[in-house]
Formats: sequence, C-alpha cells, structure tokens
Amino acid sequence: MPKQAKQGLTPLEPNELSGRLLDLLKQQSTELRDIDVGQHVQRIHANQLGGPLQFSTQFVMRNKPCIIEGAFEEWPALHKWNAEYITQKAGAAEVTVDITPHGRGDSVTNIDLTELLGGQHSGEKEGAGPPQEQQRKKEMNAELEGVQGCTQCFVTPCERKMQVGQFFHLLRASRCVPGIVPYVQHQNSSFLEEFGFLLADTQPELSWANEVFGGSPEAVNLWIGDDRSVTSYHKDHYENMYAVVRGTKIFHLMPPSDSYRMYQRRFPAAQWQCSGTPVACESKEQESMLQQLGISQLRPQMLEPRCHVAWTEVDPEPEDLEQAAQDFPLYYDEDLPEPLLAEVGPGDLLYLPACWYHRVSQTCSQSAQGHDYVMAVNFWYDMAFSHSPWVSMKLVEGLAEVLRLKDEHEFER
Ligand SMILES: O=C(O)CCC(=O)C(=O)O
Repeated sequence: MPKQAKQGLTPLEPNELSGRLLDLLKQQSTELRDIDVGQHVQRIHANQLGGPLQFSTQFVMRNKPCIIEGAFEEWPALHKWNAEYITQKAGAAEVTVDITPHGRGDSVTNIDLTELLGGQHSGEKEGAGPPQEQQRKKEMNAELEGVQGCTQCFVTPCERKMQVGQFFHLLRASRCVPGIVPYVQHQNSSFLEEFGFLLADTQPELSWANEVFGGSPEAVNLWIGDDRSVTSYHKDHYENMYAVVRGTKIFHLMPPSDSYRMYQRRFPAAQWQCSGTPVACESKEQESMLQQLGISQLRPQMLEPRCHVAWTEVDPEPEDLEQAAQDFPLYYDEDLPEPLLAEVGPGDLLYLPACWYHRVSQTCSQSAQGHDYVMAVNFWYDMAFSHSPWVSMKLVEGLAEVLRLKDEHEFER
C-alpha cells in the first residue's frame, strides 16, 4: 500500500495540486531575490574581487551576476577600437556578418505565409525527393496548411561574408535603408577565428577567469553593431564573461528558477534569405553597394531538413504591453520580481552566470566622425555546477509537501 495512504494523507485534486505547485515556484522566485540574488546587479571593482576563489564563492557558486569594473583597463582596444582603425588592421580579411530586416536575429517572428521562400506556400512540390523526404515535407506542410495569413517561426539571420571595411560602410549606410540591419555576432569563436588581427589589442584569455572556471574559454566572440540590433531572451549553457569596449549593452536578466515564467515553446525553424528582389534605396551608391555584397530584400525560408527550435517570445519592451501581459501573465505579474537590469558600459565586464535568461539591447557611443556603434568581446566557459543547493532543496521540499510525500509542519509537535 502506498505510504501516504498509511499515514492518512489524501492526495490533492489535480487543480488544487497544480495551483499549489505554481505557488511554490512563485515563492521560490521571490525568496531567491530576497535572500541571495538581490534586486540589482552588484557593481564591484576588480581590485575588490579578492582573487579567483573569492569571486567563485561570492558569485559563481551562487549563480549570481555582477558587473566588474576595471577588469581589462590595460586593453589597448578601449582607446584604439573604432571603424577606421579596425578596417585598417583587417586589410582584405573577410568576416561573417549577420543580416536581418529589423535587427532581431534568432527570434520568434510573425511570418506572412505568402512571404515564405520555398515550401508549399510558394509552390514547393511535395512529390520531389525520396519517399521519407516526401512524407516529412507533407507533414510539415500540413502543419502550415491550416494556418491562414501569418504563422510564427524561429528565424535566424542571413549570413554574408564581407571585408571589415564593407561591413562598417554597410552598417552606416543601412541606417537609411529600411529592411537591412547588419550585426557582427557570429558565435563560432568569431574573435579568434575571424578577427585574429585584433588579438593584440586585448587579452585573448582572462587569466583569473580561467582559474575560476578551470580552463580556457570554449569560445571568444566579437560583437559589433548598433542600437537597431536586439538579442531576444534566451539562455546559454555557458558561464559568460562579457566585456564591453564601446557603447553600452543593456541586459535584462531572469534567473533559471524563473524559467517557468518564460513560456518557452517550440517553433518551426526558418532563416532570412536574400530573395533576389532589389532593396529600395535612396541613392545609386547604396544600390550598388548592396548589389556588390549580394544583398537583396530579405524573406524567410523554412530550414531544410525541417526542424523546430524551443524559444521564448517574452519581451520586456513589447509593442503592445496589454496583449503581452494577457499572453504571458506570469512574466508581467506585478507580484513577482522584475527582471534584473545590467547596464554594461565601456570598460565593464559582466559576469552572466550559466542558464540565466538574457535579452540584450544596446546604445551607441558616438565617434568624432559621427559613426555610431557598439563593440564587445565575450568569453564563454563550460558550466561546471548548478545553482544554489539551498534553493533547490527548498523546491524539492515544497514539492514533496504538496505531493503529500512529506508532512507540511514537520517542526510542530
Ligand atoms: O550582445 C548581444 O547582442 C548578445 C550577447 C549574448 O547573447 C551572449 O553573450 O550570450
């Protein structure tokens, strides 16, 4: 006979049970902020960190973000990096540039089905290819078939290789070209793989961080863009050391224990592709630049082989707040903690712990020439542990109580 029956504890009705489980998750969200993480991201000077062990116990082992000032003040990049300098150092080297129509790479996007490149909606034949492939296309097309007008897809950027000088030119010129937003954001360790000519301006490894995380970073990426680019909420299984060199990055942060408020779902995966239709430009010069780079109007195309990606649509700055609050009530619930905000400026290093949801927007520094951009280098380290054991323990105990596996008032006699 099950143990709870012997003790005379009756299981809760499913509705009451799920209500109680949700209450516990909410309680954990609030307690985590009150007891450990706090309501603000702490700023600390590198001189006060007290060495790798102290940083580890104060922040890493508590899965707690912080902004470290003065951690890389000896990097020449801080005073050298601008478009002219980087272009001159790069010479003819080509780098990968991600392009989207609205600055939102890797995000859930409403797609007008008539806009889809390829697939049944633009005439792809189901009968083509081997039988298995035909069946798969049929299923995927059936999924889209019932949908009229728009559907939601997870869409990744169009990728183009170009010289660094061409990228900066495109970044500036595209401010007057609707539907084209370039961003250097390739996450293939792009700093080491494609921007080797800038390594001497930084330290390609943060030696004290290597000590904290027990080795060299898995990837070091370079980010160059402007205030049009926004990275939507997502989480990474990496410890992230994010160094801003120019401009300011604004991180909205939600801890892993709030993941039940993020409404992560699966979406069909697509990618922005150049459609061949020329982009409407203001000048002949812009037109020929886009032509030379092989850039035309962007339209989404379903990924082949077809697949789904789990992502969240939640955004801290939605176009329609009322609608968003209806769609995602737990995220906007005023009784629950708001996302933490981290404003990371030039010379600041953000420690972004593994598995925290983060959404990143940016504001530009203006150079003497009036060219705006934001530049950052980030170090991804393998994650080595889970978040606070105390919080996990509280959750497990609470769940055990609700499930009648444990007495609620164990200290009462
Ligand atoms: O800077 C950005 O746009 C995004 C950064 C990011 O998502 C990351 O470092 O994991």
